[in-house]
Amino acid sequence: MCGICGCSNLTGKFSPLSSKVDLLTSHHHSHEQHTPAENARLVQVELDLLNKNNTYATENRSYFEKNNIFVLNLVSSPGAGKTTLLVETIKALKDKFPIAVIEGDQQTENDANRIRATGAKALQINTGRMCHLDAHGIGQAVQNLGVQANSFLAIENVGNLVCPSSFDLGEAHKVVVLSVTEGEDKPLKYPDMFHAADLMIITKIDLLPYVDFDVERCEEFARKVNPKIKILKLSTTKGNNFSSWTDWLESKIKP
Ligand SMILES: Nc1nc2c(ncn2[C@@H]2O[C@H](COP(=O)(O)OP(=O)(O)OP(=O)(O)O)[C@@H](O)[C@H]2O)c(=O)[nH]1
Ligand SMILES: [Mg+2]
Repeated sequence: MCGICGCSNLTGKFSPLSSKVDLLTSHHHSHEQHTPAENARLVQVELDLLNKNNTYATENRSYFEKNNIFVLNLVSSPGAGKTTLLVETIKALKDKFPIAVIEGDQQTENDANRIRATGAKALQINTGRMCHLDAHGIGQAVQNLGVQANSFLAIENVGNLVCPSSFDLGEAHKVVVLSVTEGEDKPLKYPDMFHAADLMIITKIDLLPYVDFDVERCEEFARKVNPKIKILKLSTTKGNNFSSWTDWLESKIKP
């Protein structure tokens, strides 16, 4: 995880006026060789960080359960199609139950603005040098956004196939989005993420005629890493099989 690089060594600054969170760091480091004692201390720092995160995640999860908020944590490489998927999901389901979105990106409020354009509530967290969202930030964001009881909350994590896998946010499920332009080998190369996810969505299947992407092998690789993973294949922009996703979502949400 990224604690080794010091990216977790940050403080969060929350700005209610801009409905935006900035995580700032003054921490600089070099990648010089560490002594065994320093390495042991770094490992301990990582463990402490994850334990602290897990405590906040447990608090979030019990809040979500108490208020019947169904929460998904969407993870992927940058550009796999998470925001596009959420925009179309909101358009399809917004009359059935309330939907809110927490967006995580290193910089900009672009994704939150795309979500707000649908009429849904969105809050942007800018993580700065941090490459994932954490449970403490999510707890704050949920309160600031005023996420309703009996609703669906989508968390779009920072585009990164490594670090978000280690950080529980209190979600019901991690959903890993993999687009067909990325190559079918990703489950084997980034196994932690595919192991942590309960659902894999293979997106942009409208592009299959133009790219060398072996869908069957991709499914085989994902199941090798995580035999229980559920897999959907769809195109958000062309609509192919999109209802498999909205049907799955509707089956999970009891408003
Ligand atoms: N052909 C095709 N393009 C898609 C599909 N879904 C998304 N895209 C395109 O992929 C690009 C990236 O989509 P985004 O939704 O911004 O991806 P993202 O995962 O949210 O990106 P980050 O937040 O930067 O990690 C955009 O140009 C989308 O129009 C799809 O199903 N088919
Ligand atoms: Mg996005």
